[in-house]
Amino acid sequence: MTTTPQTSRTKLSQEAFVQASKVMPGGVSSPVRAYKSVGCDPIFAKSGSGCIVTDIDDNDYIDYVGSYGPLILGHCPDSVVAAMTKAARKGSSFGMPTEAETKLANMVIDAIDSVDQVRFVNSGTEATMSAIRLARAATNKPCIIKCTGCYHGHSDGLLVEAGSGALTLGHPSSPGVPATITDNTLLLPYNDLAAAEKLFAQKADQIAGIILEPIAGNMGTIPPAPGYLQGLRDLCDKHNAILIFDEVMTGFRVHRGCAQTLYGITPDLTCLGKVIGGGMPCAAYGGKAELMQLMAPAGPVYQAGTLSGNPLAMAAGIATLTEVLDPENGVYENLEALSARLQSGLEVAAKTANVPVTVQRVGSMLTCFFTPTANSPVTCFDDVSKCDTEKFATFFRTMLDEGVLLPPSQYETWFVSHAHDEATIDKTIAAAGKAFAAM
Ligand code: HOZ
Repeated sequence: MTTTPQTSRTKLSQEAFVQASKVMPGGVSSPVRAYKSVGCDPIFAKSGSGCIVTDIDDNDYIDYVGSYGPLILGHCPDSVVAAMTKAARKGSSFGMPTEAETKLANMVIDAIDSVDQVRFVNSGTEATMSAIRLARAATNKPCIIKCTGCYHGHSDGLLVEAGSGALTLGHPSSPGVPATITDNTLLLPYNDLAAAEKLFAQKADQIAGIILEPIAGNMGTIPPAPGYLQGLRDLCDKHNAILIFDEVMTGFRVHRGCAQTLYGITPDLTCLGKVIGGGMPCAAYGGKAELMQLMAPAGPVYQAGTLSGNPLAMAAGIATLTEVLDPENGVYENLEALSARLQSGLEVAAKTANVPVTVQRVGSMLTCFFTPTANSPVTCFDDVSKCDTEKFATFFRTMLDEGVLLPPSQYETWFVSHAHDEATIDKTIAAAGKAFAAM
């Protein structure tokens, strides 16, 4: 990894990182935040407002991390702050049901046809882990299929050939996970329907279900190939397996009815997170009532959580979805227009500088892949692994110096928010022009 000496511009962040590293492994609460693959120390956040994040050295950055997806309305939207403040004054946690849970559940159910009932949890990891438990219980079969390069959180059975931070740090499969657990995880290349058909032909009696990101986002943004999701739906129907869409990243991000509505596919179970919590720790899984009724206490499949359905998280989620789903606000139309502007601006800037890249985008999810040749579609992990991560790191650091904050990995998705505007997108494109030219 080529590194550049850091300037006094980020002096306080560098000092903060030294202190943090003494008391937390790698100095962070989640590995992706450590900037290990981009050759510099992380910057420490002080505050955020709209599409701008400010670090503890008082540098401002146009933010495309967006907390890795939740901040579809940007930082501190008034309605979300007001709702959370009001909720906090009434009590931060009860260990009792609240009506806010029913309200957010109804909003999710109204928006997503495949969901009759929802269970709230605290993180995407919990949502996917629980959905898998439910799929196994419903089918009485042990194996789950996942795709290489997809990331579904860090539960043991899913930490196999995983994307996101696991891939970035070079540990796609983690020590500490017993083979007896991962024996029941079957791997497939993303977007390869023929491979899925072959696996079902060999092992259908063992396969409880498939879990996948309907748009891969944790190895960079990769849309599903035409017919791929429908093909998986058909295989699951034919072989009594459960189709689980991990929409933690795509849910309410790419469409008001999530990726499943965008592509017209009905999964059996859906995992949600990020946007539904409006920046608070909140996730969910849901599906048809006959499946969800297997969950305790309605049924025998156990899953629980002290802070699940937390009132502050519910308030933030309700306020976020209220704003996002109101057609008068034109949130999805605005996100599409801004993100399309960013994509084409990046493509032109890269071409002008003669840097080969492939910019892939679905709605406000986008990745600039440093592919071996320009405009060569990235469809699966094999394609992703041919990208030039050194070039990405150089690009990342220049963008940071230019006041643009990107996710610190080639294998992550950038998120545009409703708080971005044409002027900030154009500033980003100008910064990218400089970054490409300097490569
Ligand atoms: N799914 C998130 C990014 N790919 C995870 C963020 C994290 O691991 O902190």
